[in-house]
Amino acid sequence: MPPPASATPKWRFVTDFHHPIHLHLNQFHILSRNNTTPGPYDQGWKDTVELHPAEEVEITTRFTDYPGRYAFHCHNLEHEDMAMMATLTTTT
Ligand SMILES: [Cu+2]
Repeated sequence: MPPPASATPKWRFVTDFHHPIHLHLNQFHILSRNNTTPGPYDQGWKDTVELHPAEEVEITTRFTDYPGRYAFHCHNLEHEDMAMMATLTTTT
């Protein structure tokens, strides 16, 4: 079930390949990288997070602009061309 827009959900990205993941319309904070405290480059508001092979990153954000679909995708151009894209859906 999609989270309400007022929630602050955590999202976990896990990969076996390099993917710079970009979230549209919303910035986020990186909570952990490989189950450890994020490093200096992971501090502050982000719209893209680098995921290296075999990494796991947990992020959090609030989707407050509107309830509905928010797109995210890989910024690797070859992956973009292969439509590596998905949506997150929030409710009211
Ligand atoms: Cu990718």
